[in-house]
Amino acid sequence: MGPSHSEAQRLGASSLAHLPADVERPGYDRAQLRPGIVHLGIGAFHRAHQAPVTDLALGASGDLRWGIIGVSLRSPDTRDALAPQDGLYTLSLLDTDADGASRETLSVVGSVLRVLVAAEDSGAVLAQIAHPDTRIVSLTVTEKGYCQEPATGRLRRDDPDIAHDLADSDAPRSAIGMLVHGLARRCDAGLPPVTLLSCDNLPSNGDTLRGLVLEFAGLRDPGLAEWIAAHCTFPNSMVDRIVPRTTDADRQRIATRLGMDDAWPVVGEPFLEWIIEDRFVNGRPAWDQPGGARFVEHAAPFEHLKLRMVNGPHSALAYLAVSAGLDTVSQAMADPALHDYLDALIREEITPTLQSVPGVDLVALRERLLTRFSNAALPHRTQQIAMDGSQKLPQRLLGTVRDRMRAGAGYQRLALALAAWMQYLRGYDEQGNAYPIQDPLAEELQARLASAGQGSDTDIQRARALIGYAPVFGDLAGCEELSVEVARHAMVLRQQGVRAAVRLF
Ligand code: CS2
Repeated sequence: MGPSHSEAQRLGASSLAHLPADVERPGYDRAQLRPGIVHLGIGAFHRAHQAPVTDLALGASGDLRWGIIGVSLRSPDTRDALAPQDGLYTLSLLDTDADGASRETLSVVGSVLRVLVAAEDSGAVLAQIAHPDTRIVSLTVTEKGYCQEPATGRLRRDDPDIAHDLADSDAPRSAIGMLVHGLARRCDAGLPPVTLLSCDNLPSNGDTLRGLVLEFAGLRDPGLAEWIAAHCTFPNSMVDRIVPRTTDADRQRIATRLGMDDAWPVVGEPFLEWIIEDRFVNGRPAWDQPGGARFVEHAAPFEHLKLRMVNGPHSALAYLAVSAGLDTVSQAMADPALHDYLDALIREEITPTLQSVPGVDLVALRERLLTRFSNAALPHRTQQIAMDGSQKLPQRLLGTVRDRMRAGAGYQRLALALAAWMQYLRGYDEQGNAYPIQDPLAEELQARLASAGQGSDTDIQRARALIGYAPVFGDLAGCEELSVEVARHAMVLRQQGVRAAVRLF
């Protein structure tokens, strides 16, 4: 926040009435709001997706039992910013109009009551999970937050946080440990079960969460695992909204529009989808409002489609763009060669692997996606998407590669995306600018690549070293055909650069 705002009013319960008329605000009496949801991982995505949909539900239904207690696993920043604001923050939705001018719609979200910081007081988090009013525990902890082996979905018992939490039940550090120890308290106290709702971009995220929770619980106490398996539900859900990290420029622009400071706004695209299996064991908010969620019997087909059609191309574009020195997704989409590559990747290699989902038009989905990625009003950093590739690529790209291979069909654009990931893992772009690699498996991956050497004839060795890594590649590990195809593209990337590589098709 700049000094010009230091005297300004701050967003909070008592300043809500002073907001400009075009800023939407909670349509219910917040003083009556009671906590019903504990949410682990109260980052920007949750605050731009599930929390505003909860806000809609509260306003439309008048059922005020569904306030959110947010949990930050590590950093106190969100709590420190939101506590003086009574949990209130602004959601800014950004897109461009027909003339290419930016449009911004602001609303103040009121569904978050309080934020707890697990690293400071995990006891408070456990107590909240075990509170009689808690009916849902939801999560957005990102792929790596599940501490699973990406290729198999098995719990990584060697993960230091998991190992710690298996030994110590009073101060868990991992999301899985926190859930299980919180559920143990509920079980011991004879309280009703809760619904555990994963909202992360994982395939069958509810089933995945269930598997991990039961595995962890079984290692602690088989009786607890039985109680959880018999009583708690884990609906699968598909979540979709592009939510870049908030910047200081966002904070300043939003403060100007609000006429007051908001230390912790979020920005996103207007588009939102949330598809959830309606299996709630202890009630749920009326999330199915216009512009909100949709309840279905099986969410897996929607998740599958979304991971392959939205996140797959996102990652492919991000790795190419980082190497090309392009900072944002919309900048990359403005490059005709990259745009055409992405379009063809979806059309020729991804779409043919997808089964039709009732009510979903794949052509319209692709066109909408290209428009969403081209949204220049919403700078989305390619580096943000590039992080944690080891956790993302199995469900985003490798399943599609497998299906193409099985069908005897080409997968050269997918192979280029993998080659771009391999190139990204060098840690510097085509102009030689270095960047940090954020990935929980970065050390292992880089050690493998380093052992293959750096010389001009080592593309195939590097590809073999990368693709030989079973925790990511699973049954594709060591596949010589894939290594050769990836090496072929890696050579073009290295020798001629990204733009030449995407023009090859
Ligand atoms: C992105 C996603 O950061 C990433 O890896 O691909 O966060 C993406 O923006 C969302 O899943 C869109 O719903």
